[in-house]
Amino acid sequence: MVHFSAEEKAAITSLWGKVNVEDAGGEALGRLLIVYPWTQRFFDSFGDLSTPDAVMSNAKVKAHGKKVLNSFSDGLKNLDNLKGTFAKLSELHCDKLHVDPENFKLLGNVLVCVLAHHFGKEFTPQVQAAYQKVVAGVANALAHKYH
Ligand code: HEG
Repeated sequence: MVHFSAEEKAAITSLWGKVNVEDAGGEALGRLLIVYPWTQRFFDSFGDLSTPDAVMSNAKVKAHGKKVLNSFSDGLKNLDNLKGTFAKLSELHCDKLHVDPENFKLLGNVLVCVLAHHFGKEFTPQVQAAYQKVVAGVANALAHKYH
């Protein structure tokens, strides 16, 4: 299990307080679909994903990105119990959605890029280290119920 120190928790919470979850969610999911185009196969009901501009301005991408990042935010409030927090969602992504869990890692790293791009210097190596642990922990928790 990933363990977070008090300093890491403080760094995570303090930066997250400045994140616009709606914007960051749409940007992270949009970038995932552009950088790793095979991930588009899960979203064939989302309409036009034919160009980077189409993806980034797609309302369904924005709405779903917001939903995903809101759920990710719940994880940040439960850093000591990521597996419990994401147990139901892990079952859903495995049994119903059939999402390959490798994609959770890809999305986590894209989210780190979005934060780095947005916060620049403020996203210090120390803050990055804390966030890499979070995205790894969330990806691990979401993969936990796979069978
Ligand atoms: Mg998933 C639905 C959370 C990564 C594909 N995802 C959902 C839902 C949540 C969620 C809360 C709605 C569940 C519901 O309707 O009850 N997803 C979530 C998190 C993360 C994640 C927290 C990672 C941090 N999801 C993820 C990735 C993919 C994916 C990487 C595919 C590349 N999710 C996916 C699909 C759906 C959801 C296809 C159903 C979308 C729909 O049809 O509404």
